[in-house]
Amino acid sequence: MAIGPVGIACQKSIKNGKMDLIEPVIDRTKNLLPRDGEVNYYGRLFEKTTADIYLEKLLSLIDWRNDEAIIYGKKIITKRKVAWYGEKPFSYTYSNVTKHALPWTNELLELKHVTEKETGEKFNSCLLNLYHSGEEGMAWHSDGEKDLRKNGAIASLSFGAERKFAFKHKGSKEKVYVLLEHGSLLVMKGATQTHWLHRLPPTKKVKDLRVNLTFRTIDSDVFKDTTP
Ligand SMILES: O=C(O)CCC(=O)C(=O)O
Repeated sequence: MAIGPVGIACQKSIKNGKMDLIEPVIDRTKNLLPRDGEVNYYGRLFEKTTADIYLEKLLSLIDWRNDEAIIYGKKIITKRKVAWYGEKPFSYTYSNVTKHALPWTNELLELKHVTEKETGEKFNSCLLNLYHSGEEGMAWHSDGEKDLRKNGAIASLSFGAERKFAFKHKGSKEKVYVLLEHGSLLVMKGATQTHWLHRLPPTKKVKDLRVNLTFRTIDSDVFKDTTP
């Protein structure tokens, strides 16, 4: 079964006595997944001008590095850039490559604060991805790092080009899609990572860049400082 792109309810607004633009009404309490997990789309948290400013700051102030992966023993350098920040030098292993978190920047702390206020959750780390155009994406995966708090919420902030995001159930293969807008927030929680994969499909239609931040919680009890 394919569901979506997730239906966003629309409401007609009346301004100056005239029917005006159709404004989307987003129900952030609605679970986008039909079973085995919970995903909520909060829509845009920031007005366009504020989101533009954050995008500019993230592009210039984050220590972006090309992502590396070791696949079948070969080192692959991806076009997509990544960065990993946190309250301790947490290690994060992705495709057999381990990184250590850099200390928070002011912008990341501001965004973490907004995200925590909106979601009522607490986060201690953030993985960032920079996609230069729609031709860069991310393959099917679930966020099941061993140090990641089991069933902890993962909050995903998006800035820049609007991109389609997909979920696929690991058993039934059913799919759910959602459009991630500039300045928007998506939250995955509960058993989502156990039962669902997610991906950012590449597309030739999108020419502009996009930055994504996923705020996460690393279990501090499990964490051992392995900074070289
Ligand atoms: O860019 C995105 O929205 C997806 C990022 C993602 O899947 C991840 O960080 O695990």
